[in-house]
Amino acid sequence: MEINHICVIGLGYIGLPTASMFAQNGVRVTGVDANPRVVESLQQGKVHIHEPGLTEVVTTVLRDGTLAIASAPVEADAFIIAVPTPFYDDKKADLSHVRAAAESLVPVLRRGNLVVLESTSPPLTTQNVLRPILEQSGLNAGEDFLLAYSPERVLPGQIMKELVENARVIGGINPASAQAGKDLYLKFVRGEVVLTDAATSEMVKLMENTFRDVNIAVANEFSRLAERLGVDVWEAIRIANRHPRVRILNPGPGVGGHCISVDPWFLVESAPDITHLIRAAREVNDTQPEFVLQSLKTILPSPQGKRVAVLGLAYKPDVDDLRETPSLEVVRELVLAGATVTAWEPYKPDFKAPNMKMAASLEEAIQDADVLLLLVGHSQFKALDPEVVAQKTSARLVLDAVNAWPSQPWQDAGFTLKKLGNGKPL
Ligand code: SAJ
Repeated sequence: MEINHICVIGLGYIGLPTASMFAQNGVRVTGVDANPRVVESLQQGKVHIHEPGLTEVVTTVLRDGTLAIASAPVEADAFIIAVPTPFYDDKKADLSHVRAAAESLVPVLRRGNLVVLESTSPPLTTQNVLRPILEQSGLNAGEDFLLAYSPERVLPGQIMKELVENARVIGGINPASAQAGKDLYLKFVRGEVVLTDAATSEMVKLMENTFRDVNIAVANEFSRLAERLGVDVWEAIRIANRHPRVRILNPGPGVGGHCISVDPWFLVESAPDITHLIRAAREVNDTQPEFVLQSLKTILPSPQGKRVAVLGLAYKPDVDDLRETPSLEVVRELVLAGATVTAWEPYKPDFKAPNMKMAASLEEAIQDADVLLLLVGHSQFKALDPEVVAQKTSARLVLDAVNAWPSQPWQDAGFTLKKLGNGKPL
């Protein structure tokens, strides 16, 4: 299929990198977003997302005109839908953005077009939700236009590299749709391109993130067991991982981000009666912030009235994304326990939450604290010198929830440092 002009609907963490990658590879792209602020800022050449390498590419393709920004779709050869699929309070998928994107395509859809959904979605969304909306155009999917699902699988922080290098799965509603999807993504993808049907590719995406969630859940449960049994979980994991077929992941304050903490629920929603393990894993990871508080109480038995400096609110190291972050749940637990929280998040210093104070610097966060609570292993936190920190804070207690700080230097600098999941006496 010949593709000269692509329209990408949704210019968020996936849509914008994808749109700019096509444009960088010589395809004319119109990027569309429903949020007027996003449209306006991109039209002025400002990139609203922090992702290494993204700003350079976006500003170049905007400047040379290969990427144009619009508030509604225009006619094109192919359309990519990359809008968010959040969930409601009852953990059911909210497909309103996918529906709205599909509806916006109806007036511009033409014979011979290809439509690809990239948004992570519950199984069968392409067939049962997207297809009927697009067919309101009077065109038949699979015959008049082609329709495929191709999940994004890139790791935030490495999106620009992984977009190109990762294997890409493309599931068509028929083989011709899958093949057209391959023609499209081969414009920039260098990894293997695997073709299948739409439902399989939807399932693949959800299985990948569920697999990771379940594996993190077991690591988190090990951390709770280790504290109960007087074992250091980090030492135990290090040793267990020397087994050739064992690769235990890292415990931590819980699982955040818009993917792994959401996607397993789409599988649970599709068949609640046969997804007990997946649900249990979600519940373990979602209650890990409570365990952080319990762990803190082993060095600070009564947090009531104490000043806690929380270091890191992002959902994982070296990103500015706070979506579903467990850190905010930890803060909630601390406040419920009567503590006063001052937080420092170098990637989002302007973030505001009513139950805590945001510091403008590390120094401000830690100076009057009773305890330091490290929740995210940002590189700049890992690089901190405990001797220097000791001069800047009155705190002498530290809980490291992500195993980022080596115990000995911190102890030598006068701190009592506990690691989440280490049940050995300090
Ligand atoms: N986490 C742990 N322990 C670990 C690893 C991660 O507690 O050992 C936590 C992180 O701190 C974070 C959460 O899990 O809160 C998720 O982080 P992540 O780095 O595992 O994954 P994401 O959400 O940034 O990206 C995932 C990736 N999926 C897989 O690795 C299977 C990525 O490839 C997907 O494209 C992305 O979800 C997505 O968009 O679905």
